[in-house]
Amino acid sequence: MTEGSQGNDVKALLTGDKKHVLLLIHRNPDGDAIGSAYALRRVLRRIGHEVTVACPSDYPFNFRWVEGIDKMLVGDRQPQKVRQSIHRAQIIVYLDFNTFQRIDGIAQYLEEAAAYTILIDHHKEPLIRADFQLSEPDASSTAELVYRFILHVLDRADLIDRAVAELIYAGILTDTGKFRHNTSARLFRIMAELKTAGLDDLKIFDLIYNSLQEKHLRLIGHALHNRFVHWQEYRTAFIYLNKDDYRQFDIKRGDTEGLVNYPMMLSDIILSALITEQQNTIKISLRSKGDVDVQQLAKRYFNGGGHKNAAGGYHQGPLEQTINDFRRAVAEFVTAQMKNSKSTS
Ligand SMILES: [Mn+2]
Repeated sequence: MTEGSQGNDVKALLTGDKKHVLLLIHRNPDGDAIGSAYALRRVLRRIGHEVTVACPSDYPFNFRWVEGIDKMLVGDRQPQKVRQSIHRAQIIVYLDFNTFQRIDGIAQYLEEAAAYTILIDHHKEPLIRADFQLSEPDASSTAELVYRFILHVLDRADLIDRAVAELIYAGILTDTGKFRHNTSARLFRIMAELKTAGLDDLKIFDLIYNSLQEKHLRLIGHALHNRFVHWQEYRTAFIYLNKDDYRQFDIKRGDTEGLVNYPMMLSDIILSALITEQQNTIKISLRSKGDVDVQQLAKRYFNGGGHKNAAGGYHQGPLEQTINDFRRAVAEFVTAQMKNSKSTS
């Protein structure tokens, strides 16, 4: 956590008179970005501030239950409104991203901002400087850090009501892959506190994960039957989707969420990927088991980043070329990783 004196500044600023606060989250917002923003929004509104949430792109369907999300400003559709909200803001909070690349065009307006800035994030090596930073790569999620911010910086445990608990839980649940990675004793203590605040975890779990449409299940079937590749020698498997698949299955933002986890269900897999043909680029999502650090792979070969076991990047394509380059990258990378793990074990 940041030094106490800075924490006191933020506390004074946020517990004083009414302010215009802007919460910014990254493109393709996930449960952590959304949960963090809307938990903080609720708390800041309850202490009298006017709060706007902005994001470059729209929120996924399975978060439509979040109170106030219909008012989120979307940069792709409302760039001028986003710009105005940046001008108006006295405080801007960057949530769940560590580089301005994640907010695309919105970043250019920030140069015109006069606001006090706050960064709350858990990605490694932040490239963003803010007046107050709560940046902890060991935290499970930004939502966990927002929880601690409310408790220890704002010093307002009393504001953790059921709705805030649900939003914090949504962030933790999704960013830990349902409590599989980055868990800690501290995290489970927080979970206990959220339950005490009235969290109905099964209700939120169902809203997020058991709310598919028929097309989603058919897409999973298609992806596993026709678009699944297994490279046994590299203990790697992946799914790819081309533009025709996007049309045929009416794939919208968020619809491919979770597909990258299916190859991980094979017992011998250490690395999994989802490679998707987007409008102007090929997107690569990566997952790994144990010490295999896909952040390195994303950074070195695909101009991306993320976390040790979950990362992503981009490639110029075309799709066949991406898959060829991915194979070369994996061959080099996995061989090196296997050598390392042998020499250390
Ligand atoms: Mn996150």
